[in-house]
Amino acid sequence: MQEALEQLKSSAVCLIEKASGIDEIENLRVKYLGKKGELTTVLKELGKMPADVRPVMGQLANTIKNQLTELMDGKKSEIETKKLEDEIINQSLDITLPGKAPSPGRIHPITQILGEIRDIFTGLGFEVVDGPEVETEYNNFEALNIPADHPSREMWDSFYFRKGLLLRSHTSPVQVRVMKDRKPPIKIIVPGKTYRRDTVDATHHWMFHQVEGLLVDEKVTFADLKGVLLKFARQMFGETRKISFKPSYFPFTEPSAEMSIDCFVCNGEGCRVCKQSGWIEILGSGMVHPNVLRSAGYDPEKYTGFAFGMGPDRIAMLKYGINDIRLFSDNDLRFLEQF
Ligand code: FA5
Repeated sequence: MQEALEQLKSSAVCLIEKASGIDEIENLRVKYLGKKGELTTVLKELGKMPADVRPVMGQLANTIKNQLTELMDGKKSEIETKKLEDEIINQSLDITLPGKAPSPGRIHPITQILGEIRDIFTGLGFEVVDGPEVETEYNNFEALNIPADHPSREMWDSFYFRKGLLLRSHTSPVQVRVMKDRKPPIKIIVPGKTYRRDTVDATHHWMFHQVEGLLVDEKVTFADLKGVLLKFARQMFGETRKISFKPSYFPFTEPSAEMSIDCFVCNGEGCRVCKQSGWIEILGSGMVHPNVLRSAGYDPEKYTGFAFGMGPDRIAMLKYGINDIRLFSDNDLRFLEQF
């Protein structure tokens, strides 16, 4: 029997080594190790053998079985590797070429500007507050001293939902929300998206960003407003910047003023960016109107405050020399990758 086993082994080893396909290996597995396989048949004969040789033969048969299994598995994976290599060669794929490295993402230019504005104001002790983009008509207008028939509503016309809701047309309604919730002192900025039914052109978009500022406390004056905004202008646009205030009108501030900085491109000489005027308008501001303080439940005799609102999209355009606001939302990588 030992001889029969050794012969079986050497013929199986020979066939396994010659095999060139996975199917061939699997057929050999059935031929030798399957239920009716040759080795299995020999093992069945064990029972008829004398008791003293049975264990020795049994052990030999098992060793051969394990050796053949190992050989078949090895040959199978060798064939699979060869097949893969052949496929790669046939596809003329050069696996030595370096891979395509994914390019790292960047922060959107508007988000960068928002970050700079936020850093400056938090450095001055302002807290960053969020507000909803879907706002009530009341907070967007009435509470800001803009009654339903007021002509200035047209400047801030927006997109309406049912039940007196709209997409906020400025970040000023967050002033109302915060004043209703808290008692002075209040010192906040509100960055966020705003919406208007403006016709889209190089400097107007129906969706843009604003950063609102509000400071309310006892004895706050216009001098405080000027001091804070001068600090902001210098940190944002350069330490030698000058600011100038021009009277303006907002229903929720009195007095109101547009603030300009001397042009940071030509230093006030006059150029394309400042349209030869030497000045660039960057925000609207003013002292919080007594009616707004009253509608929040504050006594305007005790508390005063200032507020301002700026457009980071326009600031980014000025700072980076971008001539069309639409580029920010076009998602064109050729543009975005420059920042
Ligand atoms: C306001 O929205 C006031 N809420 C700002 C304010 C707040 C004044 C607190 C006083 C006190 P205005 O409509 O001017 O103001 O808008 C502010 C800024 O938003 C503008 O200076 C401009 O930079 C930006 N902006 C306005 N409309 C658009 C638009 N369609 N596309 C892009 N930016 C715009």
